[in-house]
Amino acid sequence: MPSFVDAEPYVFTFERTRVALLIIDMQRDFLEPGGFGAMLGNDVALLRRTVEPNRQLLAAGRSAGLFAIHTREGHRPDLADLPPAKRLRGHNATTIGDPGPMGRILVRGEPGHDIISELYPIAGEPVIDKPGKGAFFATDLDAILRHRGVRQLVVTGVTTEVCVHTTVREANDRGYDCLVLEDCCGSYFPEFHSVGLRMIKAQSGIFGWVGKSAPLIEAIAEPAGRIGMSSAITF
Ligand code: TIU
Repeated sequence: MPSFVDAEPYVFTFERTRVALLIIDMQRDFLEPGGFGAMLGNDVALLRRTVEPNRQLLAAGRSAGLFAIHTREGHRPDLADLPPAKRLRGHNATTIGDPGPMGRILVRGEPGHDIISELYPIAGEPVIDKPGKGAFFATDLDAILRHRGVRQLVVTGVTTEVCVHTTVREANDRGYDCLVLEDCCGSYFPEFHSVGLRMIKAQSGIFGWVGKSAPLIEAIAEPAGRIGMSSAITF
């Protein structure tokens, strides 16, 4: 039985057994002071507003039996998978692999690389360690999704125009439908967040759909097939 949820540019229809919640890079390095995001001169408070909506969505998804996957951006401790250009770009005094207040910046196994405590994965929720911005590049995400029969993704996390956007574009080209939840995504640049979301839903949904977490939580809390259609389909 399909479920329905209001979204733009039109209603998002999904099968609960074929949808996954994909939470992008809700890591201490991006969301807490002293990490990679702050090191780049950003105000991490701009991302913190996404924590509570994601926490509520994840709790609702777990209750409804939705498959959840978490990603983390970061590199091997030997940095063998770090493109030299990515390390050097920006000419920052401190960069990826260097020591910081939460350990080596964006390095796997370091405290700053891990997911924030509020959204910490539980057993059965795969964690994808990705070296790039997109969650499909050089990872086993596509294989994991295909083995589970997943065809649709609810995408949340940070940052909207960087890792969320890149992942949505990658997913789109691999044939997945993506619903991006605006209150569960965030950027250090509010205008990039807003324009990034507009890019996804423009041209009748060139990359996918944009919605909000509350109607989705409502839809998955009810029996499939009847909830979430509070407005007519608009094209
Ligand atoms: N710098 C920035 O805005 N984002 C990233 O580098 N990674 C993610 O978006 N996760």
